[in-house]
Amino acid sequence: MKNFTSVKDVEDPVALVQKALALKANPFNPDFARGKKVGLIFLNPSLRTRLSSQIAVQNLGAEAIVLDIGKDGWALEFEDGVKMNGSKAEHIKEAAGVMGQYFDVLGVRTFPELKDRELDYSEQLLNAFIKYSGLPVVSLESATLHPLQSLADWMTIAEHWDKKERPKVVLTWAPHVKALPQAVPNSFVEWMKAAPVDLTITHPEGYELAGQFAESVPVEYNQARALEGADFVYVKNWSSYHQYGQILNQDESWSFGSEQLALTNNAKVMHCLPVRRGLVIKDEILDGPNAIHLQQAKNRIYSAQAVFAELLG
Ligand code: SN0
Repeated sequence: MKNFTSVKDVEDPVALVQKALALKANPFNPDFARGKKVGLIFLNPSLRTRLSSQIAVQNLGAEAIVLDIGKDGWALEFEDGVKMNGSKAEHIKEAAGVMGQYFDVLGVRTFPELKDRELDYSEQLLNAFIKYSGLPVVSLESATLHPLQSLADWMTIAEHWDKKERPKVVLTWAPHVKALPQAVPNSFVEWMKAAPVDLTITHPEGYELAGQFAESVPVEYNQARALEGADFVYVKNWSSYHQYGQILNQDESWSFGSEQLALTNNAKVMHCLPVRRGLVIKDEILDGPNAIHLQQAKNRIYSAQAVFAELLG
């Protein structure tokens, strides 16, 4: 594995899940990467990713250095060949080039702007860090994907499923007040297509995900029908891909509550967090026995640890 930006970077995703589960059982190996340094660069807010990545790196005996570059760094220029006479003080060529001198592995978090679809889906920022740092780069959520989250999600499903047949996994859209990225759903779909599960996506019309991720996955526009017999339900809001970055509706009948849960096979309910209580998922679910969102969050440590171990090893 050279970088970790997508399931496509992983030769054997099943083996990586197994490795993450093994690390969970036995996390401390302070000699594994002693003396190595990992830069964790945040252009956007983070709670779980930031904390779990640091714990993961520490568990491997390496040191994590966190830079909230949006707040504490120079404003970065990403365009090539411009005269830098505006507000951007440093070019990514130098900023990432310097990080290449300091670190062994780099993690980068960058959200999409949700204005220019081509630009966001080109992953300009993440790719610039890869190109100019010369380091192995781990996506800590990019414009279009969140692979560390998806790996943790797969681990969590595996921990709750010991039957031979494939579980029915449903990804359901839920309402939100803000336009959110498609990164988490794109990524979940991409990883679940590689997992031994049957995946169905449900959302109101207009919220179809990009074909490159969702192709070959059944979409059911009727949420109640989609939830029938579900073993796992992944609840997430996203903004429209086709009417890029738009909120098309905020239909609260799609909020996930006990009415929805009753349609499932007593499903485990998942969310990547942060979750808007009462809007995306009702309190009765988040505070009830079917919610496994905190377990997903815990598994973020070991998904990150498995990935950093691959790249530091
Ligand atoms: C991000 C997203 O991609 O949906 C991060 C998820 C890991 N979520 C948000 O930005 C939520 C912000 C909000 O105001 O609820």
